[in-house]
Amino acid sequence: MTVPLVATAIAHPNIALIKYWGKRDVAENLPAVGSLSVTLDAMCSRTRVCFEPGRKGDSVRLNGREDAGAASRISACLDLLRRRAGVGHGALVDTDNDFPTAAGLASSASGFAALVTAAAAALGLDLPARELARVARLGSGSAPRSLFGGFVVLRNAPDGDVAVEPLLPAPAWPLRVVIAIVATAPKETGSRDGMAASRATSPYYGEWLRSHDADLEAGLRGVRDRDFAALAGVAEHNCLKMHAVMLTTRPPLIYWSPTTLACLQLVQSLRRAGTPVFFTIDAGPQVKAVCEPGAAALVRDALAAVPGVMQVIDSGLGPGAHCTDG
Ligand code: 2P0
Repeated sequence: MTVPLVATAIAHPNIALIKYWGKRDVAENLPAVGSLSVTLDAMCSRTRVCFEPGRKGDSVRLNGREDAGAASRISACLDLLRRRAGVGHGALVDTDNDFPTAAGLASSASGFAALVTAAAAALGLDLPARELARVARLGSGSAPRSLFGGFVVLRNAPDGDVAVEPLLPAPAWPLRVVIAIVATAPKETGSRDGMAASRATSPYYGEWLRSHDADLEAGLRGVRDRDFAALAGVAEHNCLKMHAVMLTTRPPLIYWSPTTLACLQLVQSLRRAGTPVFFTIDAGPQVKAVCEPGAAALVRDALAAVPGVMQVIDSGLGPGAHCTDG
């Protein structure tokens, strides 16, 4: 069979409602805990992978610039797929994000989901999602979640790897995610180093692991029942518990800015006043406000009026990673 050797894929970032923080195996990049996410439609990574006969090694361009730093993680994923396909060629990888990279907007998740989807297609591999997820998680622990659209759960599988499953398609519960961008600079400590430091030094890390399954199950119930109040309660609690672990890491991981806290308090006051909205915050200062569709305009206007908010992105829930032309 001849394989195309070139393909392009699009994947969207995802936002975790029940978070992943910490690894049980650093070398294999296996998450310590499961997670529950929504895939967004407003932003995307587009990745073109071209395997070239005779080329040694891989070359990576991120947003038009050579990125040697990302190349080793990308090559690790490509090596698995090359071995599988019996192909030895190096690849040119061109990836573009239409949103700030490495600022707590899950650029690595969408980037690696697009990468493995494009690379598998370029090599003529028709892999089940379970296998693609296992390649993607080597690049980024949150990337398997972007392989699917809507609500997605990533768990530790009984065989010791990860298992990713779509829980509810986007149209089944069309929540919106309003993102308040409060800074665009890359964060000081990336998730990978931050997770290792939390595991080694936070006195709360053990309790985070111990109590996580209950949060995940409560989050899954909230989604299955489309119970907004239940999901809001457990998602905010789980997010703040993760940040408590970050804050008690040595040296501390303080991802928030004063504007982050102002947005968080605004969301809390909106919900107290009856608006169906809750917040979540990742390893960065941006605040994601998840709301019912009818509340999106109010939430957007309220967040845009907070001093220090630079931009507000109003996103629906989007599809999983897929190949595209060009
Ligand atoms: C999440 N984060 O569940 C959590 C919340 C950040 C805070 O998944 O080390 O960039 O590449 O596996 O995938 C960030 O994780 O980390 C992340 P690696 P990744 O969305």
